[in-house]
Amino acid sequence: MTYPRATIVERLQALVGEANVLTAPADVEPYVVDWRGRYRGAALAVVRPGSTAEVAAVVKACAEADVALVPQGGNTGMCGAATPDTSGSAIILSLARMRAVRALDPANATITVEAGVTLAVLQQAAAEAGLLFPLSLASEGSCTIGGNLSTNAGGTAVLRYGNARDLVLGIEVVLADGRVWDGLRGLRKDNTGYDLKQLFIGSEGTLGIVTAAVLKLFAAPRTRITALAATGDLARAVELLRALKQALGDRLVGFELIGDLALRLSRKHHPDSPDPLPDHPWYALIQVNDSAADAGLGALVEGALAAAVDAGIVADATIAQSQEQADRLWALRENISEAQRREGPNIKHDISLPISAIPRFVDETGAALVAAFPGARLVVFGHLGDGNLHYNVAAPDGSAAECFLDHTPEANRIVHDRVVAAGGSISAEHGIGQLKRGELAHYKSPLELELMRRVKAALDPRGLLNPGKVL
Ligand code: FAD
Ligand code: 2HG
Ligand code: ZN
Repeated sequence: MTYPRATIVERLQALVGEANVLTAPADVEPYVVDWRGRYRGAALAVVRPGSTAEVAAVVKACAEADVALVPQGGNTGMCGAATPDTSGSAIILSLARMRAVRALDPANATITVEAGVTLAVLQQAAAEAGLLFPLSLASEGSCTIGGNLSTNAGGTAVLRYGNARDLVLGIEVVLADGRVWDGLRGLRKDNTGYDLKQLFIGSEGTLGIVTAAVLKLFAAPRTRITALAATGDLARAVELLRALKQALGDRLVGFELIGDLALRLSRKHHPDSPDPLPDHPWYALIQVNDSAADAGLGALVEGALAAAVDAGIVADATIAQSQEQADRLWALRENISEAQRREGPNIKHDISLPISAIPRFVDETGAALVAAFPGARLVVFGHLGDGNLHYNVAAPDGSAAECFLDHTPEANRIVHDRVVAAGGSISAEHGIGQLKRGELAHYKSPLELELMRRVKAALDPRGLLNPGKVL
């Protein structure tokens, strides 16, 4: 049965209230363009339900009317996964009004939150209870836990705490037909058959709508050390990572790589940033935390860095002497994406490799790219501790950035062929969305693609959830 367009909008207004169904172009605009400004779509309406029951009713009404839904959280994704196509036939389902912290259980070290809670609010709720929710992204003021789970977000503390999927004990999901699966269990052990929640995590809104989750909390850090180390090449950066893991164990929370050009861009677009160790090709931003108020940790980090200097691994290093200095060092790293956005479009690659393969990969791939596109600027940074590089290719200085995007297919082949040959992944943490759908089809084995299609067909047989994404 199909309904006229006006009818479905009226039905949705009846379900969630007129004020929560946006149709005026100015109201809809922020929802149909992605954070990078790379994709622009169109939508029949933006619907903002305020409860799981309302989400279920909206999904059921859309299923009955054969209308597609594009779930959206904070709209900070990097792959155009929350942007509808240009047909204007889909409804954007915004979870932004579902902002309740439903429960916090300190003894079980869990928190139950609704999908629209922003990551920063969630971190704050945990901190107020003297605990830690460790997921950390530069977009945390805007991104939502529903989006974090649906993209299986990574970020800057994966080395110690894992990706988003490692932090989830239970979820509540609205299925494609509008039924609600209440999987809100707070158990660390549960082997009762298939782990269904993991199917939805990382599925980018193509299998179900996440409405709430039970998440793990950890002991809050009482000692925090932030250091920046400069190294002459990537092989040395990898050696430093190994040495710090040995010296610090799992007190090493983050080990972030910043290439020279990435640092310069960050500083160019945020001129108040510090420049503590000028003129080195590579930097590692190091975060070391301990849940004990352990005054000895600073000396341990200092000793490990001094040993690395003596061994010729590190050229120079600095340790933040206050939280303000630490924040300023972190800002250098976290401002890179925004700086790139201001600089103009670039060809993004979010790749992972065995850490040991990274130095050679960067040397060889950089040479191939510069041979193919003379003057191309390589903005390389990322989560070296997780083997995850943001390997972004920007237009030569002074040339038109928009036209440079025409080289995307060729640049992707140069980068992704080498990633796959080295045993890596073409999407480490940002997902597939619409940006890498073709790349997924190119590189995934036919068997894996078939299994993925069968899962999709089982959970969303009519293809109404986020069509045109992932598969
Ligand atoms: P959206 O962008 O709104 O949506 C992302 C996907 O999830 C879409 O497919 C959407 O349909 C789906 N979705 C959203 N909510 C739901 C729901 N409730 N149910 C089902 N599907 C849903 N990512 C990293 O992994 N690591 C980083 O370090 C990192 N740093 C970033 C820094 C900046 C400055 C920016 C702008 C982005 C960064 N990101 C990073 C990318 C982005 O923030 C993450 O992908 C984040 O998890 C997206 O959350 P969101 O709420 O904005 O989701
Ligand atoms: C980060 O680590 C994000 O800062 C964004 O994942 C990466 O902009 C990028 O390419
Ligand atoms: Zn990242």
